[in-house]
Amino acid sequence: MKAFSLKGKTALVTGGNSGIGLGMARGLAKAGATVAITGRNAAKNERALAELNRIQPGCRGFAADLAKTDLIRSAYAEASKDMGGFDILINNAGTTIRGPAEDLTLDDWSTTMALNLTAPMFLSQCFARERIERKQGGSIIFTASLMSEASRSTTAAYTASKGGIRQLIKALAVDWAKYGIRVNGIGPGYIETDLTRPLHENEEFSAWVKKRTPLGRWGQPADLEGMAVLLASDASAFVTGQIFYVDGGWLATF
Ligand code: GCO
Repeated sequence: MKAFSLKGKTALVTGGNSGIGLGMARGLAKAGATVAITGRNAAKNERALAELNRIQPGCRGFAADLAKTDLIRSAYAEASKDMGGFDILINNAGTTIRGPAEDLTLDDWSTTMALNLTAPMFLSQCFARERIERKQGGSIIFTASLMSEASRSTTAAYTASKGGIRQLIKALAVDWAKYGIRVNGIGPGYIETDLTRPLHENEEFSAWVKKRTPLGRWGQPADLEGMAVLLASDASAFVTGQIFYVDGGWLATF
């Protein structure tokens, strides 16, 4: 259907050089978008771009450490200038520092909040200001989490940040609807990525995930492609302020 096409659109995907971010970037490129990715690791950026450019020429990479929140505006301005502006923003870059809450340090809390909540807020503001100035709408997608709805032991900072994302999606959707800027979230279940590697390599934990997930398996980055295209495209023109869980049924059961 034409409504799902992203032909002629440009998208920025943060943390788009691996895992869930690269999965969503692949989906957007397959739908016709020219994609810019950010990532801290230049080698991973290059590998991801080689693949994305085979799908859709013109994709670009920008080395950016978004945890350095004072550099966000300049990082966005550089990418936007290079790409001629963005129609779609996917706030995906994130981190988790696992450990008991009683041992959580202020640094670990601050780092997690900076990357998972502050950076997405102010990148979204840069995007929105640009769209408002151009009198054009747009689509913002946040990577939420099962931890936007519940928590697992040893994930306090991450859970708090993803809980913040859950409400920030609603707040920005309400503020920016009048400009035609839609704001939604994708909540992945347990997906096999670098971030979850210690978990899916742990036999006992992995078996628990498969048992706890009604569809009986770990998710793959490819499982996120379709939802990213739906929320980025005109196929979701009347959808804003929502989170869609791509979780194998995790939240549907107890
Ligand atoms: C963990 C995992 C989870 C997943 C994801 C689930 O430590 O339990 O890292 O947080 O990454 O967020 O939606």
